[in-house]
Amino acid sequence: MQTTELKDKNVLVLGLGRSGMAAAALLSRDGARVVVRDEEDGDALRERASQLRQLGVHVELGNRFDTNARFDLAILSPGIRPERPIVQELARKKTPVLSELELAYRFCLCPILAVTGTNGKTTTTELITAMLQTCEKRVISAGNIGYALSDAAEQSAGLDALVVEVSSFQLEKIERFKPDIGIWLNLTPDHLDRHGSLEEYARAKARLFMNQTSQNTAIVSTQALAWARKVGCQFRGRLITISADGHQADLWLEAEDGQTIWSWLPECRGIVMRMDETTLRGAHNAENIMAAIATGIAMGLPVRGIREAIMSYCPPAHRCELVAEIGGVAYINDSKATNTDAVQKALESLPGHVILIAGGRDKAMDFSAIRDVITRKVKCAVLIGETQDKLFASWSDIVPCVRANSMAGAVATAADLAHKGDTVLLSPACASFDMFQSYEHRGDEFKRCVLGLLPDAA
Ligand code: UMA
Repeated sequence: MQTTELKDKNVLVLGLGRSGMAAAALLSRDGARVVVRDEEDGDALRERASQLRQLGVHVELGNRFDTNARFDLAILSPGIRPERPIVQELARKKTPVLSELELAYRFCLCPILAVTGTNGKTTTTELITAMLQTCEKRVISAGNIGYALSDAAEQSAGLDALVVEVSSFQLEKIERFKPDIGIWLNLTPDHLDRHGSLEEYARAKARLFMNQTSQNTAIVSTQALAWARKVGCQFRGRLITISADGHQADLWLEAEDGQTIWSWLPECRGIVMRMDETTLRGAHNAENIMAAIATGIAMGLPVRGIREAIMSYCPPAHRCELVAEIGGVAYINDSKATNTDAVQKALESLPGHVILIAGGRDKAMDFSAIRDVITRKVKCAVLIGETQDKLFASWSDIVPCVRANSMAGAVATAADLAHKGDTVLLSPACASFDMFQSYEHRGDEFKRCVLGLLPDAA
């Protein structure tokens, strides 16, 4: 950034989570006068507040805000909805509001590779990062993946690229954010409680490309491309299409064998690799792999290096992660699945019958959208969290549904119901915040309960 831009300016940061903490520290090191507001109060927030106060940041917790204060700029954490009164008050005072992503971007001094989509963002971000590292590039991943871009931005001068997982929330308030390579994997129903409709959600995602020029690259699945066209998205740079569903794309998966990835790109014509050369499974992962291949090609990496890097990649925790096999029953942690599409993909990729543990905080999901795959694959559903009643109403006429009021109870119930050859799958279709701090916390709790079933666990 023109880092002097904010020197001595009064900047308000809304939210004291990972984004707000990182943004406040970045701003204060840059010489801005920073105030942070968070509507909650509690020990963890007070601890963060005291760290920031040591940097000279003023922190206001629990709605005890000085409403007379005026600011030159406000930075919004992604989890805060623009219609919240604390944001509306800024609009009334005509205070410019930017997302934390936008702020951090202005401090970034290396190329940005940005990945968005409803599902597969984290896997693709990690896959691209691992691929570039194997090809001896200095890269780190940041953004929605859990490491705020404001934390990563200051390291960017020494990097070849930052691989940034980007959510629709972060894109809502960008102005100049311009990824050198922008990737849009897919769009299926999610976050409708925030965006209102699938079309508005698509509009937020399409903002990824709004500042791109002829120098940049867009990598877009044919499914996302249809949404991009629908919401009037323009691609001004190179457009590379990917598809696990037909040949009408630059990179595509052979439908007949579901294994072979082909490319029509001039840099690499013909078969690039087979799915069974990788540790990843399923058509959705084929698109994640194609996005990584396309990124490598757009960056001029050798195809051999790209192939080797993808073949040596292992998927991360909480995404269809095998926890244990106990008495012939596989226990799989897919806590990252916070929408119905992700649950569908997990179910489709599993053999045999499934005891599904689902439920959590609602995101205005229509759970009946996956009734077909529930009917085909699920033997029994164990329902947890705030959405128990809604899930029961959506599925109980097609599959037996039982309720549990803790993860330990859900795992014990699922273990009782499972027989040899079955799979117990945690794939909640919901956010975790009703019972847990995060999806990682939920997945760790599932793993702890499953490992407690092992005969020598007592
Ligand atoms: N808060 C308010 N008022 C509100 C809402 C929240 O004051 O109306 C306060 C909360 O009390 C809390 C803080 O804001 O202290 C939390 O801010 P936040 O929800 O933006 O969370 P962060 O910790 O900053 O994490 C965010 C992303 N969270 C969300 O978008 C909800 C993280 O993505 C991201 O990893 C992190 O920034 C770093 O970039 C998580 C996520 O769930 C994984 N993302 C969604 C998803 O992937 O589906 C989009």
